[in-house]
Amino acid sequence: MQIEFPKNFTWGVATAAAQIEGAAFEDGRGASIWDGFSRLPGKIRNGNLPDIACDSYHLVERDVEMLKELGVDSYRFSFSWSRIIPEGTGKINEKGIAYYKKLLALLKENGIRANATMYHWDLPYALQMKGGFGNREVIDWFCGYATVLLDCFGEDVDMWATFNEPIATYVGYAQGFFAPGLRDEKYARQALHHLLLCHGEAVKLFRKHRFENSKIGIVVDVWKHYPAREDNDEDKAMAMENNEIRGYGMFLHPLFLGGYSKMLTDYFESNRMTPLMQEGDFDTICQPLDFYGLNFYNGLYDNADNVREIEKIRKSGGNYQDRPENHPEALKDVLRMLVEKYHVNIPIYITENGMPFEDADGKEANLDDQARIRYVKDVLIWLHKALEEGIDVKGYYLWSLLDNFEWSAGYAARYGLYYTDYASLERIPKMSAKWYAQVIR
Ligand code: IFM
Repeated sequence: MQIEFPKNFTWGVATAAAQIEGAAFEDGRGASIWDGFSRLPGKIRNGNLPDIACDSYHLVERDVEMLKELGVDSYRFSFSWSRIIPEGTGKINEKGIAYYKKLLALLKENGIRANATMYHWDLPYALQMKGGFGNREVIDWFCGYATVLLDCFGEDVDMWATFNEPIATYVGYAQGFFAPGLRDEKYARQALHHLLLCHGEAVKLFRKHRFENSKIGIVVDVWKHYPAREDNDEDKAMAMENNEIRGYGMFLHPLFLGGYSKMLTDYFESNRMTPLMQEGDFDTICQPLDFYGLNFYNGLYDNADNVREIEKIRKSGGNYQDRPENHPEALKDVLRMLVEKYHVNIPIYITENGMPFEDADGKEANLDDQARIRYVKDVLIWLHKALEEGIDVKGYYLWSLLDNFEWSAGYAARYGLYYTDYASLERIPKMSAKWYAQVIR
């Protein structure tokens, strides 16, 4: 089967600072919440730390060489706030600026466009000590950081994203599985409201620069839940709540429709967790954007009976590892929902998609990653169907360039097109790297 994508379709790969850079305490970088969280016992699988990761801080040339080998048009990466402003506010770390200048220069030399995220989960630790996103002052802190980024790197970045997957802050503030490891839902709701305001204010700052060639957007992941049994009311209610109250609805509604949904508002009220808001907040949050970045991994099917069983296992101390089936077809439905329900009528980029392998499966199995190729191929087929329906998707970024620090899963989950040997830091192309290069060609 042969399918063709438009000539100007963007092909890319994605990474994030805290997951690949390492050099956590070098050249003036300050600590981030992930440096702190990963040191708490039991938080990261196998006690892994992000201190060295893929050492991309020192091996940036090799990373760009890999981008060339793949033939990508664009590289999506993120800036590390605490490498640029170690304490979050105040003194700028010139060595941090120099590192990103070097990366951007290498990309330019090799004709690769830059797609950069301002915030991919790694808040400076010093700011968490002042309340982090729960403190409304975070809007000023974030604007200070965004100003430095825009002044220093401006139009060298083709596409700016303010935030990657704001839901990580919910997981980190309400559920405790991510940094900073809090379990306070009311505080989390307040934090998310502030985060959305940071986004809106950063977009306004960007507009003041009047760049001619750069664009700005946000990246929100959508893991759409569906009822496992279409005629089961409990399954239906569960899927709806997972989407609206604890999923993409928390962000897409305020960002694109200018307020919280009725369902979320009622939930806030009945649980006494309505965030403190000020007049005009939603005008700030709901800024016109140039693109929307969709991170798509899977569609999820909720079966209330199974969920009850899993809860029982977990409550009795058992370890239940979820390995959901792949549902690449959900991509087309999600894209249609973005347009129809949230009126996203700006270009859409798939800013992440990929599939993990387990480190425990061994190096050979990881290099021969046929299952990843099959999955990505299926996703691309559904993406193509969406294009045929007229949905304006302009590009696709595979997560990830190389195996890296996969947050709470540490180095146990491998998402890369390149295998990272964490002992030697050598990067070895997997089958999928060769396949993806061919797709791009
Ligand atoms: O590794 C993450 C990335 O940081 C954000 N999106 C999902 C990826 C895979 O879990």
